[in-house]
Amino acid sequence: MFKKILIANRGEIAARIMRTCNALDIHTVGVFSEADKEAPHVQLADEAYCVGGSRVNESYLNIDKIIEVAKETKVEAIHPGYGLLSENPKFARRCEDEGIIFIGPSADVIAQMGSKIESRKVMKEIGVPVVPGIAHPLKDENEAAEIANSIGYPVMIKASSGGGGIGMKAVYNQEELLKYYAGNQKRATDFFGDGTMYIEKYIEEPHHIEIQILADKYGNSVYLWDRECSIQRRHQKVLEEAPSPFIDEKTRQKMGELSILAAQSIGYSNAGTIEFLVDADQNFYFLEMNTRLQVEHPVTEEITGIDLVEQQLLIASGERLTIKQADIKREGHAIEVRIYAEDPETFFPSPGRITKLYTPTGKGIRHELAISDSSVVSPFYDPMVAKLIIKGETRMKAINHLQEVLDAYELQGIKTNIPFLKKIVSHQAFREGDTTTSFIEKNIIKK
Ligand code: MV4
Repeated sequence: MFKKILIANRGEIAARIMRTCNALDIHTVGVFSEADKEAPHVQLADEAYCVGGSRVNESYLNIDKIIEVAKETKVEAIHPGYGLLSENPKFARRCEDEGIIFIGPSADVIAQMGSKIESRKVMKEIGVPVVPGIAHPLKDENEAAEIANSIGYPVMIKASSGGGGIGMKAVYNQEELLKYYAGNQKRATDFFGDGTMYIEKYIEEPHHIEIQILADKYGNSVYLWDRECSIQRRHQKVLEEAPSPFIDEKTRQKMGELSILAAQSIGYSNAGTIEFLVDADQNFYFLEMNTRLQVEHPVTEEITGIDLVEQQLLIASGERLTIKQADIKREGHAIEVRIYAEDPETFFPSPGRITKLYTPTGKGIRHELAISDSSVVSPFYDPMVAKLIIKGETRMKAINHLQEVLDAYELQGIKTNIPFLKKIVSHQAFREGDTTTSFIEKNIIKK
């Protein structure tokens, strides 16, 4: 196992990774920006270094500077967390070239899964169901219209480099397709520097369900069940749970087995997530693979008892997986809510100084915090300031407990989405597990 690693991230995830490092006696090197001098993750690190200005481009995305700190402090490995450099093949390659272990899969695999067209092609070839559509770049809107006629409307035009809903448009007829194609492609080019487009059948009101996997460097892999992540607003997840209340055991097992097949076919090693769209009839379709630890990983940890960060560290240091598929338990039900520093009505960010923080404790309650009771929430970064994870024996017990804890939670000085979370958690459709990707617009923010 490693003796010393660098954590190239901030906020709750840097703190989360450091916690496991402490438990395993791994010395931690933190990095921070000008704005983050006093941030909790800096206090928690055994040593920490400033890597540049407040903007992420100047600091947390500054590859040269982060590599320089890694070399000076003689770390064996870098954990990238999520976001930032975690799925940047250039950064992974640079680590490889500098002889520092990147805690994640190879740069080639990151690049392959980063291309939606390429990952679709691979999954299709090995027999993982993909949404009906094409796996080659579109020439222009005329080719798009031709293919749309053959698969049938509605269809979705998507950017191969896409993410977060950008460069993506559902269209219901040829007129709409021709009208929106160019603008959608331009947004993709502006945002990703890549206007490569493809097209798929549009699945209406799907569930978004993902499978957590672990894979070592020797081709061994296991799946750690599923997470239901359908409750999101504008591609920003708000609440996640494990297991999904929607899929049946047969579907769950098939999705798990195909996810392992996917990992093995591409030579994957690390924790990873395969995202699927699942329709009302439990047909599932590969959407994309995330080659990092995810924000919502705690719900999987809660139902399996497995520390995913520890597994990532073991895998990266060259250990074999010791977990056997048959030994992976699935106990109880876990729900995570993301607490954002934002106005609960307008959703505008609400940075500022926190004046009071009370996080209820007790059995079944877990907090992941990016803040303390006097932190300043900076406008420069993601507004997610905390995660609350509740585990219960059953889904209903977890929901009721979550409601109590949200009622008792106190976070003052800034606006938060806690009132919005309470609306979701108390909603009958949510309590019944009727949670497609349209849940929030249909039930919470009615226009
Ligand atoms: C889709 C889809 C329906 N049909 N693709 C959204 C994020 C991007 N990675 C892919 N997304 C979608 N792709 C087809 N063919 C619906 C969505 C989608 C969605 C997916 C997951 C979670 C939330 C979502 C919200 C709206 C649309």
